[in-house]
Amino acid sequence: MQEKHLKIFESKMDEVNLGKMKELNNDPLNEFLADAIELCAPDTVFVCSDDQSDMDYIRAKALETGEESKLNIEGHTIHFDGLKDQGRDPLNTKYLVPEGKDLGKRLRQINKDEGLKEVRGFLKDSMKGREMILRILCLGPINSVFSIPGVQVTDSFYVAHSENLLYRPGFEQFKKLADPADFFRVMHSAGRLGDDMTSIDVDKRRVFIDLDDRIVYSTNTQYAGNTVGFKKLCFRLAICKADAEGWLAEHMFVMGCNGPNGRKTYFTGAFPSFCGKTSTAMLTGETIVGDDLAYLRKVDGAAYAVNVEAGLFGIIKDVNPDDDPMIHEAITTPREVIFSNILIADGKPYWLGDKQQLPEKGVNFSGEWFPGKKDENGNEIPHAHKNARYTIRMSELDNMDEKADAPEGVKVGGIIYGGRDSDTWVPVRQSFNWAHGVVTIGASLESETTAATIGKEGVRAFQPMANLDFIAIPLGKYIQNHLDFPADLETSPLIFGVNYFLRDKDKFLNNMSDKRVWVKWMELRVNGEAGCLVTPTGLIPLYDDLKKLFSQVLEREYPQDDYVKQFTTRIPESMSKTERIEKIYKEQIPDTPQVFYDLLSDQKKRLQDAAARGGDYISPLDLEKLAFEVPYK
Ligand code: SPV
Ligand code: MN
Repeated sequence: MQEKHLKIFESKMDEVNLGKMKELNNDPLNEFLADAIELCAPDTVFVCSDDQSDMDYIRAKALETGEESKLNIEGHTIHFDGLKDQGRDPLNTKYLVPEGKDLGKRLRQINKDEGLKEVRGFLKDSMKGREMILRILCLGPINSVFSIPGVQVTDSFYVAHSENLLYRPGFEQFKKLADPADFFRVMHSAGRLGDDMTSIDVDKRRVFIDLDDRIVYSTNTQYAGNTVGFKKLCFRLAICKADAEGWLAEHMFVMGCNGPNGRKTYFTGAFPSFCGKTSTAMLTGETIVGDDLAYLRKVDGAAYAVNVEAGLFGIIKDVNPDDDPMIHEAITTPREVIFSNILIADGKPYWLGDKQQLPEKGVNFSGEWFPGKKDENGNEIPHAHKNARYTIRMSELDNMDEKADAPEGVKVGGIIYGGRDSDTWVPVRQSFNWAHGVVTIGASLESETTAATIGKEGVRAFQPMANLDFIAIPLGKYIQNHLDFPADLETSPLIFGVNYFLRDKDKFLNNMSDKRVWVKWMELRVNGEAGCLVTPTGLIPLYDDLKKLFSQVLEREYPQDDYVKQFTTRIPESMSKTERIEKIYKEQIPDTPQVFYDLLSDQKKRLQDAAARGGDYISPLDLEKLAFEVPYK
């Protein structure tokens, strides 16, 4: 160890912690930690190894500091984020770019020198009087080609505790790094805290990402999406690394779907928040590999995926015995669970859509709560936040897939994209081929805003690959990487688009459970065991196949009338959508590959021809007669 590092560490660490740093014996890590200590000025530093006793210490400290409190059920704790710190903060999340570099209009960026000065200014002396925690974890399975080591310093025991549940241990693996400098770095401080242990200076909340030095700085916030370094912070670094190395880092779940005769087919799926991502990953009768982040690589001519994480930081709203029985059971029985931003009364948790009788009063993210309580703008404060969450280990779930931790990952049969779309996309369709799927489904994804975001509801927002908030490279390049991905694959995954939110005026055209049928249909398609009909925008299921699946999976009739309403090709809406997407790329994404425009222009032509022959709304029952052709191999 270099003398200068040793001196700094000796002044903040006891023998045991110093011993751990010596064991790791990694100069670039020492450099990062020494810089963090000098900048943030903690009283002491705790180095967390993979040992259970270290993880227990972190949980105990989260309770001792008051960042978490115990609930009645064994293992359950509650953490509150401040009233104004209840979600990711895209406006203050920026890439630090050196003079002369530009990531394009859709990505928020700030001059590197200027940004570093600001965020490091906020971090300066931020940990005085506190302990700094050093976490060393592994993104992706341990000892795998997918593994990426990550290192975080934080002064939040809640953040560190969440990481106990959400990530795989990385301390031991860190001793064996091929390249000692090749790891992600995160520096976080919750900043000044109020008596309730929440961040006070949220106006100075910053998440700044240095792509060149692979460091993310986060300060004056506690909400996990801004602070748990191995979640969305390192994910942005991973997208950049994947770009340089020729693989994909995606905002996707990974799940296994059981097919006939014991067959299992794996899918990955990208959906924006609040669009059914976790519920698709957790479908009854199927198995979950991961619910939020996936790495995809090519191995032996096939696409393989892993879950980056080992736990779930899930939306708790509407988790109840009817709609989400598995998660409900897991979070209402004794085991380690961290709840955030729900209501607590007499040590018992309550959340939106839990189907419980609401108590007269309690404590929530606004402090003491009672029905009718208003915020400073006169708006009623709900008893729990819409974005309230639960944090739990995947291994606590009965439906965890047997390969969830497999170092080789799972072979991907299909990729699913889905958004909140009331009037255009059919409930499920397959693209004509990979490029057509990347362009007209993934990169054309839009999702309607919900009450959960500030502003008007139901406004369509552009959400390419449900990843817009995290893409760290120019968008055109990101799309090109997707187009290039299958170049040396023997078989590429099929691409599907789903839409659980199609409506006829105000009425949803599908039940929540119908997605169980769509995934079974996709499973059959991947294995060449279901037919399809050709529409101008892709391939859709045959009525008879769906009727059979509805009966097998849901034991329900599937009236032909429902099929017609759901699977009608809506030409004017599809045309407007294509034009909208084309406009966004033309105006805002100058490095969009030409093939992107060619595929959109083909689609417009097909839509026009279809309207001329079949009218504006084409029933699936007329498709055979109209005999549209598959345009690409
Ligand atoms: C999401 O919002 O996409 C999440 C939760 O998965 S967060 O950690 O905030 O990113
Ligand atoms: Mn997410």
